Amino acid sequence: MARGLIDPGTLKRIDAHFVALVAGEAATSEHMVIMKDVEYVSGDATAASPLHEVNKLLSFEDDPLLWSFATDARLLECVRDLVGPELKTLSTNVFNKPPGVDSRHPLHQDLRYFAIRPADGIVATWTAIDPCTRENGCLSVIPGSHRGELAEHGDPDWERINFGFFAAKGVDIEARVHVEMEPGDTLFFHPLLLHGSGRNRSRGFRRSISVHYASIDCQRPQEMEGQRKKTRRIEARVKRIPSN
Ligand SMILES: O=C(O)CCC(=O)C(=O)O
Repeated sequence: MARGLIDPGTLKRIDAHFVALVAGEAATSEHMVIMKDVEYVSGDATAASPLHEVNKLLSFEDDPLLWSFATDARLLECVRDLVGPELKTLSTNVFNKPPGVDSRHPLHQDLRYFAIRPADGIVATWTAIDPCTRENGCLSVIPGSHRGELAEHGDPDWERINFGFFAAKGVDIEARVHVEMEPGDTLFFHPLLLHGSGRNRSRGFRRSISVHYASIDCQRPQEMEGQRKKTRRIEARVKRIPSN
């Protein structure tokens, strides 16, 4: 964890732009997706505002302001220390956990979503925009799980689950540790680390911005060719990040 890595001014610009994108006051880029929470999609809840409906915004590679976050020198310096100098992005997300909905994210390993290897060449960054606490659904992780194997994933035993969210099977949930963070704190983690997040029981939003990077040397193994479809969207927008 790098405490206070990103300054308040940068976070404020990102947050204001996210809010403007959701409100339709800023133009969304071609590949960007704004995903609504399952409670609103299913009609089980009525949103207090358009912002309350949104679960996440993904694929912001073509949005200049959000992309400038992915290429921020402070992030890249840490990422390069972990996976090497030449990078590509794998996925980009702004997570919006509104008050008043379940919005739990089951414990999972991000490698489940990626069809490139080796896993040690991939790293997640997750930066708190708001204070992230147990009350508002901070990340929780299973320490040391990144030294294990990729677990089988499936649907959790929940009434509803957001699109594309999978739960790792056979996890000892009691071993999880809650990672409380202040705005600007950034967690860097391995794609095999089991992690997820809880409900937002507070009255405010819990937002964060996350980019997954991989070393340019990471490639799709031949035996994963059958998985092409799952990762096509992400890989179609892989960008090379020039060295400073
Ligand atoms: O932000 C969250 O609530 C969970 C994010 C997450 O699990 C992920 O980045 O894979």
